[in-house]
Amino acid sequence: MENMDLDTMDTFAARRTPEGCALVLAGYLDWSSVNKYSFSIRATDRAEAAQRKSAIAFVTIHVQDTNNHDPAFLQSSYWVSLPNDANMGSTVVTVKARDLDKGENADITYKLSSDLFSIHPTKGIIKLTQGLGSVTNKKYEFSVIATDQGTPNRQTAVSVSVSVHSLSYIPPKFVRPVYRKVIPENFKTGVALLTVRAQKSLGLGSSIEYFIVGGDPLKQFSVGTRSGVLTLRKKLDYERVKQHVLVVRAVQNGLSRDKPSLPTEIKVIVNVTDVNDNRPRFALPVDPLVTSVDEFQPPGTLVTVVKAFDKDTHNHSSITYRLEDDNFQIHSYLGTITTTTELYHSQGASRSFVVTATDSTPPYRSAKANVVVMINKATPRPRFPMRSWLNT
Ligand SMILES: [Ca+2]
Ligand SMILES: [Ca+2]
Ligand SMILES: [Ca+2]
Ligand SMILES: [Ca+2]
Repeated sequence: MENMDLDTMDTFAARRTPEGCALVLAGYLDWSSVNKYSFSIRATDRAEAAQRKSAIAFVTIHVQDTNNHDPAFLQSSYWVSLPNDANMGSTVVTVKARDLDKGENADITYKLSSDLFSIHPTKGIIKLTQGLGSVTNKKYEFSVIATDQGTPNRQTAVSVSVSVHSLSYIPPKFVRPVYRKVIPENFKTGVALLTVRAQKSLGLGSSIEYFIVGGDPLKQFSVGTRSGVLTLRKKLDYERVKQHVLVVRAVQNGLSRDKPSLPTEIKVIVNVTDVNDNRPRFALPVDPLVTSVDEFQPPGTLVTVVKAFDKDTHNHSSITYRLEDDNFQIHSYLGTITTTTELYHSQGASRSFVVTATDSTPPYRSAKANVVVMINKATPRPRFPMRSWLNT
């Protein structure tokens, strides 16, 4: 195989079979991450080097979507506080689920069962179906179900809490409207990242507790329930997620049973920056890479091209190639390998050397590939007899 990239190399492999070449699946397919692969395969016969022939086939694989993802709510739970003068038709909260499939497999409708609340089937807006009257200090809980339209369909439920309080109770307030932080992807786990803080409203309740309720599907962050200190639980990876938008909830606990616990929520935006944590990889299905060149060719004759990929960005992934051999050289950026001298089959049927690909920032990660060049027998090039020509 040639002309591959990292995704293709991880996903497909070529195997020789009695009938020809079988392309086998070596990894997982997921329409939502890669929906098309394009690459080429070279077939080379086993004739003696001088007569060896090869052909290239271009392959495109379109990945079809199946309904393999559940809808996922943006928050693990929803909790709002509502003053008891809220009217019929007031918006309570908007819930939202995402689905990584496409088309009908990702087409979501919302449902809930409650006499007091209704939900818009596609927009997820929850409204009051009647006035709250004299109800106070009461917490309503119900589930919203998100269903996709795949066959068979998939669904996910999320719990919604609504605490109704009298006008004199005001939920706690975060001291900042939004929290932002920029950290490198190799930020250490367990180290404080930032601290969120909400202020108690006067005259109500005791302590404030903090929870992460959204934007953290892999549970990579944690917040101190009492301290509000945000730390990293699991390592980040810039190559997978460049920005995390967390939803942190502060709950002011009620002092007594008839005083409500009140929630408030805020966004914490963590932007991740790239560090050089991936080494280049050569796009070679086999090591060593075996190629060939005719003997008697002038210096500068093209032998082959190698290419390495690096998952990082910018200079962390800009690659230079190197090889150390008296008979060959490589273009440091293009990866083209050429001869530096005329080669002769009689001096050896093959030559081998190592090519190194190195990225451009510390700690300078690199990869090596072995290359074997078969020297094909050929007829010598015609030449002018230099000396006699000069003497005339
Ligand atoms: Ca789905
Ligand atoms: Ca990484
Ligand atoms: Ca790199
Ligand atoms: Ca990186």
